[in-house]
Amino acid sequence: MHLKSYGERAKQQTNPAAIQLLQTMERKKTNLCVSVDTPKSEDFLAIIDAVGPYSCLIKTHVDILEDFDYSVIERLEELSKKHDFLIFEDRKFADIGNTVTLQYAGGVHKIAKWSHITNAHPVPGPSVVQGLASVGLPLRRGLLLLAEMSTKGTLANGAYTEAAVQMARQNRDFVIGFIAQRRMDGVGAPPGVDSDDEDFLIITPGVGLEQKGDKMGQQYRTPQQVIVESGCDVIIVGRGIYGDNPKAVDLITSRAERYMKEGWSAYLDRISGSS
Ligand code: UP6
Repeated sequence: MHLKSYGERAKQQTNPAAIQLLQTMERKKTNLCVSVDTPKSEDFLAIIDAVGPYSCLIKTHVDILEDFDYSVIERLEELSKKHDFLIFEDRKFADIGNTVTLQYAGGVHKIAKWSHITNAHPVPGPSVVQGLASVGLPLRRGLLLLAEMSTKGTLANGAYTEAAVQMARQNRDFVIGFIAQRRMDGVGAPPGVDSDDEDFLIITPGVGLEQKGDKMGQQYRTPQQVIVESGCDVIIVGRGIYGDNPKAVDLITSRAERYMKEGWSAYLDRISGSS
């Protein structure tokens, strides 16, 4: 599956958010998702305006915004249209079905209303997917399950990862793929499942060109390692792009362009089978 182009894979997907993401990647020639974790709405929106042209997906944690009000979302949606990217609220839902339903649809953030893609920890079992799907499917949304994490000492491995993939297989209309560090097609598959027929999107955090990690357990790999060696589809880059100065817009723009180029050339190497 990893040798096929994003455009070809878009034709085989059934979930509207997965189709839209793959088509956007093919059209804009980018597999870059920028993660914008800044506390001020003004910086948040300025960074998104700067990196939008280079991104297929913008990843948010809206609960980080200290001055949040719903107008930020309206401006985010305008930027999504202006620059042609999808929105991924990295909410990491992890509660019982009834609670996640309320958290996803309502509260201050109303995530389901505007976020094309969101994610969940598989730890509660299938009910977390069932709850989120009851809200997200009618709105044509997609869900990623956290099958692995980028942090040192993560507990998301082995049988847990396999169970996450199994949970995704049982909810293929809504679960479009994983937050993971490698391809998951065929992982822990019961007899009869052909890994060539599976096509989960693999969206991968922990990407950086300059650093190997941070002081709090984050671990970074390069776009080449992530896309070519591990067969992942989208690179998530946060501080590698906005660094420690959210106001340095020119620098942020040039870093986004650099990551876009690195990610795309790694993808071209991969589909041409040259690496
Ligand atoms: N993230 C990870 N690792 C995971 C899952 N999610 O880093 O396994 C998220 C973080 C952060 C972003 O919540 O928003 O990806 C990574 O940011 P960074 O590039 O600045 O380290």
